[in-house]
Amino acid sequence: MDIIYTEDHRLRAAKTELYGGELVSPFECPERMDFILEALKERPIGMIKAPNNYGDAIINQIHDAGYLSFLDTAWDEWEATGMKGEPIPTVWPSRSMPAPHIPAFIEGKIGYYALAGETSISKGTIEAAHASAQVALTGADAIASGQAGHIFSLCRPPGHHASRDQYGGYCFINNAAIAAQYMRENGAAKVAILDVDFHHGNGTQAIFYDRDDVLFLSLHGDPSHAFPHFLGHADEKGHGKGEGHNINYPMAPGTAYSAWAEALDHALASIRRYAPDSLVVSFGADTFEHDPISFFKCKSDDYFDMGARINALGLPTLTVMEGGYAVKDIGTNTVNFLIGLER
Ligand code: OKP
Ligand code: ZN
Repeated sequence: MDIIYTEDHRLRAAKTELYGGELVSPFECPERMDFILEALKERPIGMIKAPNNYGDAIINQIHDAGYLSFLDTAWDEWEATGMKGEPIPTVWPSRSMPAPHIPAFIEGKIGYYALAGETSISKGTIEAAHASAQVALTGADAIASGQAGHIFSLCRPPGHHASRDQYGGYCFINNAAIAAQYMRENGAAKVAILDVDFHHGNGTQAIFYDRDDVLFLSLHGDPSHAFPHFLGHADEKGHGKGEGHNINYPMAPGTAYSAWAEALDHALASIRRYAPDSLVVSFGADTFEHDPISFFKCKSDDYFDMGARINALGLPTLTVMEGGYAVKDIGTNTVNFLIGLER
């Protein structure tokens, strides 16, 4: 399986994350990729290739124009205010204060376009996010054109929390959504997105919620206990034409692989019934027992089995990297998953 990767992810190197009431060094850091690359060097599974440039056409179909231009200028506008730290939101349109107008001042715009408060928009963030989207598009192209049966798009920053017009949870541009949309535009009548990151893929869900041409399934920590806290419940099943095309598997703190894999099998049965032309997997290694911000109990060897079960679908499959923060283990666990996918 070839791997699509670019060093441009290093442009995303925020100094701060708001965590536990403190500004800490971000969990979602460039070193994550170094551990995955190191594991791929020890156990090579294919060639590592640079992304092509597919421009903005698909990105513009998935994201709002005002949101994209906000991301383009956010750092410069923030820097111009002379404020000392990195931009994080301090105020939002909320239930008692819905937003009839988009603010002009950067502090208000940040609140308008943010869905969570932990993620700083550092200098270089948007450049890295666009490079990450091209990594996903390059993988989607290889799958759509039939050049490959499996591709791993080693995206960073991740994307699944980013909605049409909001960033947060370390995500800015929704790589998996863009990959699925590319496949739809290039020969696939139906695409399934299976999100196995520990966190619910709220952005991907929201983007496809009213569509029946993309089936979204997510296995994740119960939002009653885990980020993103407000989406990802089992009763969210899609809307309008999309009714029945959104399937959530929220799971309790302490869930081990055996119970997780039962939910996976249920999800795989739904994918088989849907009979998509191709599959996008939003893969996160944060289901690992020692992940610092998550609460599932998957062990390193479980990732082989996870990959093998997904491979049994027999679908052309693009795996897109999402989260995973037990830094020294994410390489092992990610490569275990990819090896399992080729079993
Ligand atoms: C991004 B991805 C935990 C706070 C978690 C944000 C998590 C973003 C995860 N107490 N804050 O889905 O791995
Ligand atoms: Zn995650």
